Amino acid sequence: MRLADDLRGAIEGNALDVVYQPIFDITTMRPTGVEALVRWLHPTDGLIGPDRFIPIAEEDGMIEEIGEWVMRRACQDAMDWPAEVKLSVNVSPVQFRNPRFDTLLGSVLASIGFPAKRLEIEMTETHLVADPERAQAIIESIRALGVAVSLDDFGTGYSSIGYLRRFSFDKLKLDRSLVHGIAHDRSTRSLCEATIGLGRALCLQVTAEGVETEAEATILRAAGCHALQGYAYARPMTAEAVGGFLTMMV
Ligand code: G
Ligand code: G
Ligand code: MN
Ligand code: NA
Repeated sequence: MRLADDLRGAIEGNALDVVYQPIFDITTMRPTGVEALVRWLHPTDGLIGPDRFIPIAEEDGMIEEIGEWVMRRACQDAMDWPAEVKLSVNVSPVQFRNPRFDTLLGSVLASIGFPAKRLEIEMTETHLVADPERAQAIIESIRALGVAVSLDDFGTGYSSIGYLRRFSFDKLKLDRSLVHGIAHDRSTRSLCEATIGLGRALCLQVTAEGVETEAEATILRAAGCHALQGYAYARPMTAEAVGGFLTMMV
């Protein structure tokens, strides 16, 4: 496949890039974190998003290399930002299943000198279904390094309450489909509020994704959500731009 062949050269060709979207404390509205989002600048097709090329990388065995590259790059970039700002990095189930994932992660952190307590790994339910016991052991080994673990895209797919009890997550990220429409639709709002309540009942930090309006932020705040992320407050930006943004806002 053409894209898979092109992707093979993308790392060495300097064609991958990481952009960063700020995450805000919902009370102070100061940025407390940043999510790293990978991009591929294809020589002829232009900018390609992770939804299109991560599945190819997973299938063709390139995800380990790309995942490690993103992790290194993001930690290096974040070294220049205010120390209280946390970094969230998405990890593919394929990386997560590698028995050496925690060792690799530890050595990346050590080689860069990035503090484990500033890092958060984002994973989805797809990481958990195949072998829940093993998944819990990996989550524990990541947390043993001092790195936080969050369940991303909650409210899509098969995400269930069971997962929240069974695995030791630090944080729950509400998928934007759970947030979109809360200002206009009564039942969407109730579902979102109930999910925030559920997260809080389990002592999880709750972050809402895809917040596009002030009205949505107001509802989320009243419902007890802890943090928010979305176009209403900041879009994904380059490492340099986010560095300036954080220095100004923190
Ligand atoms: O940035 P964007 O909205 O296009 O991201 C789409 C999806 O790609 C999101 O679900 C996000 O979690 C995922 N994604 C972004 N960056 C990475 C990455 O570095 N690794 C993995 N595995 N997924 C990523
Ligand atoms: O990992 P995850 O699927 O949560 O990745 C977040 C994705 O959501 C990123 O690709 C980012 O570009 C996108 N995103 C961030 N904020 C908003 C928003 O306010 N609205 C929409 N539609 N997408 C957003
Ligand atoms: Mn994410
Ligand atoms: Na999400």
